[in-house]
Amino acid sequence: MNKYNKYLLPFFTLLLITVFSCSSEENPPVEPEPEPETEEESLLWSDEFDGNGPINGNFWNYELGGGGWGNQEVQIYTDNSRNVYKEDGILKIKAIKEPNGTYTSARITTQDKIDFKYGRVDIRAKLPRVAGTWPALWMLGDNFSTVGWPYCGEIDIMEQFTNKSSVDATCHWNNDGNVASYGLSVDLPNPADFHVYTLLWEKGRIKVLLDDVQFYVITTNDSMPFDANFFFIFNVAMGGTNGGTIDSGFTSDVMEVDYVRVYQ
Ligand SMILES: [Ca+2]
Repeated sequence: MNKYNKYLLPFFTLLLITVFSCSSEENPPVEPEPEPETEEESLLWSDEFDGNGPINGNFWNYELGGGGWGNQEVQIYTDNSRNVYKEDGILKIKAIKEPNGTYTSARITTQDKIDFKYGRVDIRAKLPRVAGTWPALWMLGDNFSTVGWPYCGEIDIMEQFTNKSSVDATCHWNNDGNVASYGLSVDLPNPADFHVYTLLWEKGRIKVLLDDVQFYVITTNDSMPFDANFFFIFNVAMGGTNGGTIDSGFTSDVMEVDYVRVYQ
């Protein structure tokens, strides 16, 4: 360092401090940026289930049949207006014990009508309470018809088994020819009330929230099927390995959905 620099350096340092302290006095502190997650979200699709009567056929399909599907569940799915209908802005999926002793219910999907990849899903729903009901708000990959399960992937945003004071979130996928699953339960306070079930889905990560509180997260990667379009399935099954023993006094019970909203 030569002798001029030796004297000039403290001078410039002092000058810089002066300049910066002046500028910080003149400009108020910068406001923190809002969270990008909420900043760029806009509504991609929703069904508010407004009004009364049949559900919107532009969005929904009825899946029919049953009586021993997948998990030995006993319900038969119908498109009957007793089992699936809108009432005062609420979707109702109602499981009924019929006079002949069989159980009818409904299962609706948005397959080939509404599907998407990534985003935020909010579903406000109230669950059935009677033992033996197995309600679910869930999604399958839209290549389900061609590759089958579990290759298509499954995201269960809300599923309730025999414990009516808790709900589960689960992902299923194929792992080298085996079914892989990762699920977690969370306590459901006030089970007789409406709650909001939220999916936060992005590349590399899937989270599930109950009433805005996150209780589930899974890290995903390219070997898993979660970077493709998925569609919705809403249903109430009865009995079987997941619904458990049906209450002997069962007459009917209902899952109610106020809305489903998808933001991206
Ligand atoms: Ca509604």
